[in-house]
Amino acid sequence: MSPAELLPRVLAAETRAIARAMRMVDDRLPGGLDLLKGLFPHTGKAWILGVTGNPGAGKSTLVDQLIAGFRAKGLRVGVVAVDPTSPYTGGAILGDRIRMARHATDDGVFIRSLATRGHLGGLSHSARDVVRVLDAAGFDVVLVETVGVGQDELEITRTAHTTLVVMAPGMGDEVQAIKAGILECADVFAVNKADRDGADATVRDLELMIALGNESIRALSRTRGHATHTARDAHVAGDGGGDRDGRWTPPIVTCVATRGEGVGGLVDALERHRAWVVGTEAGRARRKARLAEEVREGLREALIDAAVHDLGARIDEALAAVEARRVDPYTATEDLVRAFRGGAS
Ligand SMILES: Nc1nc2c(ncn2[C@@H]2O[C@H](COP(=O)(O)OP(=O)(O)O)[C@@H](O)[C@H]2O)c(=O)[nH]1
Ligand SMILES: [Mg+2]
Repeated sequence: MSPAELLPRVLAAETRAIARAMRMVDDRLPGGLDLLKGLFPHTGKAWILGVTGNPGAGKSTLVDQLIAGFRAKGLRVGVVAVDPTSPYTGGAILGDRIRMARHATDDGVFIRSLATRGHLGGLSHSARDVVRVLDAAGFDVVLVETVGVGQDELEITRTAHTTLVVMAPGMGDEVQAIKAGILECADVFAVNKADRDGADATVRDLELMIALGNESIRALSRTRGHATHTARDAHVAGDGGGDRDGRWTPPIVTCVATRGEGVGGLVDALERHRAWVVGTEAGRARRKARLAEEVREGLREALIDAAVHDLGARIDEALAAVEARRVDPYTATEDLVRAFRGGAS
């Protein structure tokens, strides 16, 4: 099916067309880019909700509960699982998670797992594009589950409007979170497995870390050699919500995902953040910054490709000259840019 034929069917939310469109963009098949171009004007309506945290924290169990929570409000829900261990597969759920199968027959729910095998252009590109297919198909909420480790996963959380960080007591998750830099991504914290010992201590640790403020967290992450997020607003301590300066304080919600306890409160906290993103200047600026970043990133890649293509062997010659110390790297770069621009004009 051509992109032109597929487009109206995706917009009409035909399940098979959505699945096909996702494969097309995920595998970078011919026509995938044309399809994305056609879909883009129909995107921007969905609420993209990232769910991240260590393996075993209870993300998938919580996502399952969130699906039910949003469905109860009449919202259509898409799920993209980037965590390869998550028990979702193409709208059905594998293994012993039979309770999740309740969503498999609901056409207001679409679940898709992204394989983590070699993605051209990176996993974050694929996740973003697959989310866009769901957005265009009219899903009101798109949940994106990722494991909170690695740069790719952090990139993915940056494309979300709201990021939920799931933690479990007694797993050292707080320390892990700082190391991985996910603390700064958090808009809402869920301390899951509150039926176990130590949940209160985890909440207290988190409160303390939030109170320490973004700057100290950033400093800590830097000294540990991890990337930090600069586009984020500073966090301030409190019980969650936006303050007069337009800053957002991440609330901490305790829950027991396996029993659905605390899920209502979690949905409320997430919706409060959504309202903040939509309704405040700071929130809107954040969305704008994401798109600007995407265009810049695309431009960077396209320019490098074009330069490599046009300059060809001249790049290798320049490298050899620098290696032989005949030319300094600054001059070599300037010369290559000049040659590229000369060819382009
Ligand atoms: N005791 C307890 N176990 C939970 C809770 N939530 C999830 N689990 C269990 O923790 C394990 C990992 O859950 P899963 O949702 O797959 O975690 P994920 O790796 O973060 O997606 C599963 O065996 C769940 O049944 C909870 O609130 N309490
Ligand atoms: Mg999972």
